This record gives sequence, structure tokens and C-alpha cells, in this order.
Amino acid sequence: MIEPHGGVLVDVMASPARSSELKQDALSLLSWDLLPRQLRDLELIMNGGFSPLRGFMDRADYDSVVEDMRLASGVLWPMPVVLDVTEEFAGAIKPGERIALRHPEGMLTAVMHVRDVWRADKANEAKKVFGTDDETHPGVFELTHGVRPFYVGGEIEGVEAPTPTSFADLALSPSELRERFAGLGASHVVGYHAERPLHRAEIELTKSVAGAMHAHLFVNAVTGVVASGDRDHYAAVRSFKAAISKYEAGSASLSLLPLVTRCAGPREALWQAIVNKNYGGGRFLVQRDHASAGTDSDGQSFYGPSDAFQLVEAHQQELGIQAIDAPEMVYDATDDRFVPVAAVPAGHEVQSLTADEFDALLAKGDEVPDWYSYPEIIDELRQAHPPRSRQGFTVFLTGLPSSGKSTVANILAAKLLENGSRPVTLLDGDLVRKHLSSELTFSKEHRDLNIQRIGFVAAEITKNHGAAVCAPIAPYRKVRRLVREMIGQVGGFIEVHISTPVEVCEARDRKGLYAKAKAGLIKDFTGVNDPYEVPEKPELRLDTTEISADRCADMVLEYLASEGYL
Ligand code: PPS
Repeated sequence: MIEPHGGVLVDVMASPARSSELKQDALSLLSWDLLPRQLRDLELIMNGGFSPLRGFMDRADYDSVVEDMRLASGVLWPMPVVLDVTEEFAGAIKPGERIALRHPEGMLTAVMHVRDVWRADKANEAKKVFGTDDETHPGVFELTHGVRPFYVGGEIEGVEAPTPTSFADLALSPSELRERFAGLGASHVVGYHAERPLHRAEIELTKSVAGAMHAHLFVNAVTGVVASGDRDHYAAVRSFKAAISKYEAGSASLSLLPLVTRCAGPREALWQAIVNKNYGGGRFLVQRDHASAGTDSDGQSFYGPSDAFQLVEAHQQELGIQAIDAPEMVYDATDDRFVPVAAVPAGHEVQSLTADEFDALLAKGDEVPDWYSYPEIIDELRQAHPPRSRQGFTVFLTGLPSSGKSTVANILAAKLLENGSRPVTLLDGDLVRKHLSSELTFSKEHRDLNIQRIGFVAAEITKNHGAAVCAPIAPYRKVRRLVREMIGQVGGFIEVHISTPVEVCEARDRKGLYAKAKAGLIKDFTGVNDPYEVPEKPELRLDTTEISADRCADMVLEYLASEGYL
């Protein structure tokens, strides 16, 4: 018999007496330190938000979910929820054993009864779940490079749920929200999952949808993994609080959802609809481009704008929910109100601003048009996004040995110091190898570690409003992307590919290393017998064969000025 969705929330929490026993038992169990992403998934298993899951998926559930969007029991569930571990850890455990799942700070969070341990088929998972293996897709990239190679599945017994580190009053569980909705006497609840701050378009859309249905609006702000000191997160939550005050008193609730988005478009929208139902929302607003993954390497959207709605709608009866298609809203300047695109009266003046355009205005410290949002919301967001002229940045020059990186970097650093807007730090490849990374070799593993170290230092400089100029070879795409993501959270990241062709670099051979590598005296030399993965979308690409180093440095400065940093 297939259990219908949204009935009773599963409760995997052990009683106090059982928890004490488990804490004792755990002393002799192998421990897995949960990664931030895994902790968030576990939190949703433990609070019932992922009902009917009672743990991380075993092999049968996983296979069935990947292939058919259903658990092995037949219950609809479109997204794998797995515990990924290293090969070493996987080799140390067997089905039938128990493992301790620990909070990154060491506390026992849960005990898992291991049912299966298996090597992940990531290529298949990417194609089935995301519909693509293109690594431009953030979910595919994370699966391919962030997710550990083995999966462990089994039910859990919850011992101590992670406690919220901020905004505890908004970290409500499904049962707390269900109680609240019942207490309010709300016969219908419309859930809206917000991954970005709300502005007037979203506020007016949700007001009109909930108003037309006489329903209570439930804004579940998707927070995912929050790094400590993440100013964006704090500002976003404060802006959500400001936004919720724009609704009639008692007509809307705000909660923070610890869901880590996979950007899986339609499958993710369906998954979120199930989670929303668990949280007490019988109706679910599916947005255009819901859980979007942006565009692929050819500039095409991974999913169509209505794909998400169509998939949720096709399953709404089975789920016992109502899917609501959120129309695209535009500002009707003639009437000073937001209306669905399709309902703009003829002859009316229409204005719109995309999320990216809005971010760019904030970044430059430019005025945001009054019609777009409310001053309180903008003020909160501005605190986390000072204008670029007051942000730090990293210029990350990457290219082959002898391509001209160091020469350009030195000139650039001097010109930035002349400009005087920020303290400047030069992290040249050779110099870093003498100090920060003196013990490292040129193996792939060590090169990645070297770049991570450079990235870490550059991120600190950037966070503290300085300018870092880095000039390593950085031959591998994956670690360059990780550094971009790390630094992008705290300031500007400008990747400059010094694209001087290998023949020219070899002819220059300033240190005689190409010659040595060709003679077999250096193994793993980039450009000769070790790869250089060309950057796909650098902010600038400069070939020092055609352009002088001085001009290259000026071009970087011009770019920085055009983007508002200088
Ligand atoms: S990496 O790959 O980013 O970690 O390299 P990086 O730290 O920038 O160090 C590059 C400089 O080290 C010298 N060198 C080598 N480069 C590449 N491959 C091998 N095997 C190697 N051995 C020594 C080389 O002079 C590089 O300097 P640049 O300025 O790039 O020519």
C-alpha cells in the first residue's frame, strides 16, 4: 500500500532515554563529521520536512528516485537525499553496522543504521536528475566535484537537532508551522519559496494570489548553507522581515527553510512542493524558472520557464496540493501598480528590472527606482552590498609559464598603488611558492592546494576592502571556480586569462624551464607534459604577444573602472 503524501510527519527523534543510550553507544561507533550541506539535509529529515524519509536514502530508494522520481515504495519523491562519504570511510563500514553522524563541532546529531554502501554513478545521476551533464549547471558541478564518491544509506535515530545560530524565532519546524496555521484558523495556506529577497513585484504577486483565494500566505525563505559571518544572509533575512511587514497583519507568515537548493528546475520544484506540503502549505506557488540553474555553456536556459509548473501541476492530485502558476509581473507605470505581463492594458507604460540588473545597481551604489522596492528593504540589502567603489577585489591572472602573468601583475600592482584607493597585495606564483607553499610539489593535488591557499589569502584581503593581485598558473578549472565562488562572496573577482600561446611562451622561456621539461628533466611541466585548462568565461583575455604588458595592466584598470571598482 502506497502511503499518500502529507499525512503524518515522520518522527525520527529518539526519546531522551534512548538518546542517552545512543550517546553511550556512539563512543564506540565510527563517526562521520557532517558537511554543512549534509547537516542541512539531516535537519530536514529530523524535523519532518522531508517526510516520509526516515534517513538518508538506501540504494533501492536512490535508484528508484533517480530513474522514476519515486521511492522504492512508489511514493513520489524526485530528489536524491544521500549521505556522500569518502572512499576510505566507505571501506571502513558495512551494511548492518551503525555510524555516528556528528555536527561539524563534534556533537552527536544522529545515529544511522547502515543499510547500503555504494559507489555513486554521478554521470547517470546528473543526466537523470538535472537533465544534463554540463558542468556549467551549478548542481552538476557540485555533484561532480563537491559530492564525495560513495553513498551510505539507512534510517536514522535523531539525537540532537542542530540549533539555529541566528534568527532562531524564524527557524520554525513543520509541526510548529502547522500548529500556527491551525491557530490562525487558516483554511488555505499558499506557500511561496523565496530564494531571493522580496521586492514589490513578489509582494504584490503573493498578496493578490493569497487574497484571491482567501488564503494565508506562507513565505518560506530558502537559506541553504550559511557560512559564518555571511553578511548577505543576515541582510537578506532582515530584508524578508521588512518585506513581511508590508502584508496586512496576520495575513502572512515568514519562516527560514534550511533547504540546500540543487537548482534542479522542474524536479526541484516538485520536491519543494512536497516539502511545502509537509510544512503545512496545501497550495504552492510555482515561479517562472523555479529553482533555475541559469544558462548552459551555449547560453541556452537549462529549463523552460514553465517546465517547473507543468511538472508540479501534473502531480498535484497525487500530492493532494494545488499548484499555482505565478505569472510574470511587470510595473505598469501608468497606473503605478504591478500587473501580470498578459494583463497590461493597451497603451500603458511598462517598466521592469531583472534580478541581475537590480544586483548591478546595488553593486554600483546607484539609485534603485522607487517603484521597484521599499526603502526599508533596500536599506537592509545595501548594508551587505556597499558600492563597488568601497568593496575589495581580487584580480586573478592565470596562464602558462612565461605567458607574462608576473610582468603584468607587477605593473598592475604598481598602478593600483599609484591610484591609492586601496592597500594592494601581490601574490605572485613564484613568490608564493617560496613562502606560503614552500613545501608543495607540482602534482595536481598540490597545485590545487596552492591555489586554494592563494584564494584564501586573497579572500581575506578582499573581505577587508583591499586589492589582491594574484598571478599563479592555476591550470585547473575546478579550483579556479572554487576560488571565484569563495572570493565572490566577499567582494569582486576578476579573472584575467593571459592567453599568450604556448609557442610564444616556449620561445620566451625566461627561466629555461621549457627547455628542461622538453629534455625530460622536469616532469609535469605545464604546457609541455602537464595540462592547462583554458578559462571558459574570464572577465578579460589578454595575449601579451599582441599587447604590451603595460597596456594589459591599463586594460585591467579600465575594466575595474567600468565595473565601478575604481
Ligand atoms: S601552479 O600550477 O599554479 O601551482 O603553479 P605556480 O604556483 O604558479 O608556480 C609556477 C612557477 O613555478 C615554476 N615551475 C613550474 N611551473 C609549472 N610546472 C612545473 N612542473 C614547474 N616547476 C617549476 C615556473 O617557473 C612557474 O613560474 P611562471 O612565472 O608561471 O613561469
